[in-house]
Amino acid sequence: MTSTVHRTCPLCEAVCGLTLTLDEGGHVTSVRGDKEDPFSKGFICPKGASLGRLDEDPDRLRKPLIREGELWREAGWEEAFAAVRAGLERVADRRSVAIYLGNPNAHTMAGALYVAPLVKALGTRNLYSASTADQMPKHVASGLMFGHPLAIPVPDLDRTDYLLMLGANPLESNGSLCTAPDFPGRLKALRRRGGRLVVVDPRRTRTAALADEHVFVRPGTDAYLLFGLVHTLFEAGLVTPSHAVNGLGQVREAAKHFPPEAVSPRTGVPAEVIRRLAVELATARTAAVYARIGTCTAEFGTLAQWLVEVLNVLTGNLDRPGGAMFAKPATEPGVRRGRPYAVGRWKSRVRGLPETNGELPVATLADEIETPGEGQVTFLLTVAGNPVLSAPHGPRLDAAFRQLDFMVSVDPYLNETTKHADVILPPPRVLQSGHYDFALLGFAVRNYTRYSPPLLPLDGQPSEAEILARLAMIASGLEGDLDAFVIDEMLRKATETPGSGVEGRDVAELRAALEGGTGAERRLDLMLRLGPYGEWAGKGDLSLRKLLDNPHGLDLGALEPRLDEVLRTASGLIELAPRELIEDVERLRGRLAEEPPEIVLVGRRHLRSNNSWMHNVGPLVGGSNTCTLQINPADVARLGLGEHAVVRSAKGQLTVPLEPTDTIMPGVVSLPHGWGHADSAQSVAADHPGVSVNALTDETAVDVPSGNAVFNGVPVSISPTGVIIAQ
Ligand SMILES: Nc1nc2c(c(=O)[nH]1)N[C@H]1C(S)=C(S)[C@@H](COP(=O)(O)OP(=O)(O)OC[C@H]3O[C@@H](n4cnc5c(=O)[nH]c(N)nc54)[C@H](O)[C@@H]3O)O[C@H]1N2
Ligand SMILES: Nc1nc2c(c(=O)[nH]1)N[C@H]1C(S)=C(S)[C@@H](COP(=O)(O)OP(=O)(O)OC[C@H]3O[C@@H](n4cnc5c(=O)[nH]c(N)nc54)[C@H](O)[C@@H]3O)O[C@H]1N2
Ligand code: SF4
Ligand SMILES: [Mo]
Repeated sequence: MTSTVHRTCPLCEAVCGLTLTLDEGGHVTSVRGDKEDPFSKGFICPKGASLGRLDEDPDRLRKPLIREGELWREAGWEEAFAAVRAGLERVADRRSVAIYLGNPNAHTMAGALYVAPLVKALGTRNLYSASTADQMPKHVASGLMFGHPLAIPVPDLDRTDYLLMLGANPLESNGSLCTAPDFPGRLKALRRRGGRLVVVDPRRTRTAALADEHVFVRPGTDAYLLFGLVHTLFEAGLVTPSHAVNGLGQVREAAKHFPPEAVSPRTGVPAEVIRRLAVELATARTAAVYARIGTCTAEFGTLAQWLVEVLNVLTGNLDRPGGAMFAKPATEPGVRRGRPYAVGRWKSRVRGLPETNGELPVATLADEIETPGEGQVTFLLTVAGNPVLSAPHGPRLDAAFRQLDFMVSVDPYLNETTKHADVILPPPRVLQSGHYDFALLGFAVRNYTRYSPPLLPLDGQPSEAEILARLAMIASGLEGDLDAFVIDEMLRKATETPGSGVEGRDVAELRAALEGGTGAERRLDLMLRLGPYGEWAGKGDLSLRKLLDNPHGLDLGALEPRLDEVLRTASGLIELAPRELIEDVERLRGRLAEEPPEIVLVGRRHLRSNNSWMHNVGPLVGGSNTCTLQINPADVARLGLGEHAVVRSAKGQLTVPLEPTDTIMPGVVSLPHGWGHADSAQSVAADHPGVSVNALTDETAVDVPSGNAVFNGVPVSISPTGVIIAQ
C-alpha cells in the first residue's frame, strides 16, 4: 500500500508545497509539486524533487555520536545528554560558552521555537549565527529606519510595474527575504503584463538574462550606485515620499556627495544609465527596489540596504500595492513591545565589534576562541551550522575549534564543522518532523499559511525540538516542561494586555483549549489563535485545527498597506537618516577616493546546491563540476592562464579549475561557497570535493554598522599554475 501525503519543502525560502508518495516502509517513491497549494501551485525545483534521497541519505546520522580520541562511537540518547551535561559542568564561567546557529534554523520549528529559550538558558552573550554572514545589514537598516529588525519590506512581485533587483539571482536561489514560490514564473508574469525588470549584477546571471535590462556593476559598489539614484531624484525634483519621515534634509545633504558622474567610474555604471534608472523608478506607475546577498555581504552592506528603502520611500512606493510592502504572517505576535531598536548595546571582547540583534559577528568567533583572558570561549554549541565552510576565513575556525575544551553539535551530518564536536546530536528525518515556516512567512509576497505535521513516527529518538528543549533544561538546571512554561507565559501576558482579544480570560481555560500532539504543535496553535487571523485575538478563525483540515495551505490574501502597525520607532515616523548610518557615509566617501583593486572575487549559487550541505545527494552533484572559477576570457588571455589557476588573497590561496565566460565582468571572478569536502566522511560529497572559497575571504573585513562578513569584492590576484610568485 502506498500513501500520498502533502508537505512544505523545508529546503529553501520558497516554501513550495510538495506531494509525496510513500511505500509501506515509509520510503519516498516520488515527489511532485503540490498543485493544490494556493501559493506554489505545483512548482518544484530539483532540490525539492530530491527530498526523498536527502531524507534517506545513508550517511545521515541516526544515533548520537560521542568522540573517543580521534574515533567516534554511537551512543544512546541518555548517555549523549549526560556527556553534554558533564562538559557544561566543567565550564566555570558561562561567558566562556558560545553558540553558533546555522541557516537551517530559519527553516525548522525547533529553530523558531526552542533556540531563544536555549540561548537564554546558556546565559552567555557569545551568540553567533549565519545572520552575520548573510542578512544582518537588512536587520540593522530596518531596525534603525522602521524600529524593528524584522520590518523588512518585500517587493510586491505580483503587482509591481517595475522591479529594480540588485545582487540577487532568484532563478538559481529561488529567492531570499522575499518568499515567492516559482519566483521565475512570477518574474516572467511581471514582464508579460508590461512591467519592466532591471537586474544589477557583476555577472549576467540567468535572472539577468530574463530581464529587460542587465546592468553590470563593480562588486561592492552598490551603495555608490544607489546614492547616485537618490542624488538624481533630488536633482530632478522627483522626490515624492508617501509617508511622514524624519531626516529628509540629511539624506539630501548626504546624497550631494554622490552625483552620477562621481560614482560612475567606481561602479562601472555609466552616469546616463544611473540618471535614466532613477527617472524610470520614480515615474513608473508602481515600482520596487529589491536587493539581496550580493549587496548584503559587502563592505557597505548596511548602507546599501538603507538606500534601497530610502529609494522605496522617496519614490512613494513603500507600503503601497505594487511597491515594497510588509507581509502579515499568521503567527505575528499581536503586540510588539520593548525598547526602541538599538545596536552596540555590548561589544565583543577581543575586537570590540558591536552587538546587533543580540548577536556578535561570526567574523570574530575565532578571535574569541583563540585569545586568552576572562571570557575566552572554551565551550561551543553549534546548531545546524557549518561555519568551517560558510564563515569568512573558515580554515582559521577549523584550527580554533581544535582548541576548544568541549564542543556539541546538533546536526544530521558528520562534516567539516561537526567533526570537531565531542558529542553530535542528530535531528530525526525531515519526514519525522513537523514543519511550519515561522520566519519565512514574514517575508512572503502573499499572505499565506500552511502546517505540515510529521508524516512518520519518531521510533524512540527525540525530535529536534525535544533535543533543543533538553539542552535548554541541562543549561538552566531546571526541571519540567519548557513548552508548558512558555505557553503559560504567553497566555498570562495576552490575558493581561488590554484589547488583546483574550483580556481578562482564564489562563487555565485557554490552555486547556489548545490542540496538538506535541509541545511544538500546541505552541503553534497558541500563536495562530493569538495572531492577526486567529480565532482568539485576530480577525479570523485560524487555529492548528483549521490548518490540519487544510493540508494544502491557505491563502490569506494579497499584501495590504500596514506601515502603521509595523512602525516601532520612538518618533512614530520613518527615520530616513539614522545617526549610525549617516556616520558610516563618511567611510563610504573615504573609499571613493581610493584606487580599487584590480581583480575582485564574488560568490554565486547554483540551483542544485544549497550552501555547504547538499553535496551528498548523487542527482544534485552529478554532471559537470560547478565549483569553478568564472572568469572573463579577456582576463584569461591577459594573465596567460590555462585550465587551472592559482587564486591568492590576503588570507590564503587555492588552485581552481577555470570557467571562462563573458557573462562575468572583466576584473571580477566568481567561486560558489560551501565546497571543500576533500576529507569529508560523506561518501558522495568526498567524490565531488571542490574547494572552499572561504579559505580566501577575510574575517578582519566587516561591514561596520552590522559586523556582517564581506564575501563580495574580496581583492585577489590570479596567476597560472606552476608559477612561483616572489613575495
Ligand atoms: N563566501 C561565501 N560564504 C558564504 C555565503 C556566500 O554567499 N559566500 N553565504 C552565506 C550565507 S547566505 C549563509 S546562510 C551561510 C550558511 O552558513 P551555515 O548555516 O553555517 O552553513 P550551511 O552550509 O547552511 O550548513 C547547514 C548545516 O545544517 C545542517 N542541517 C541541515 N538540516 C538540518 C536540520 O534540520 N537540523 C539541524 N540541526 N541541522 C541541519 C547541515 O548538515 C549543515 O551542517 O553561509 C554564508 N557563507
Ligand atoms: N540553489 C540554491 N538556493 C539557495 C541557496 C543555495 O546555496 N543554493 N542558498 C540560500 C541562501 S542561505 C540564501 S541567503 C539565498 C541567497 O539568494 P540570492 O541573494 O538570490 O543569492 P545568489 O544566487 O548568490 O545571488 C547573488 C548575486 O549577487 C551577485 N553579486 C555578487 N557581488 C555583487 C555586488 O557587489 N553587487 C551586486 N549588485 N551583485 C553582486 C552575484 O553575482 C549573484 O548573482 O539563497 C538561498 N537559496
Ligand atoms: S524552490 Fe525551494 S522550497 Fe521549492 S522545491 Fe525547490 S528547494 Fe524546495
Ligand atoms: Mo543565507
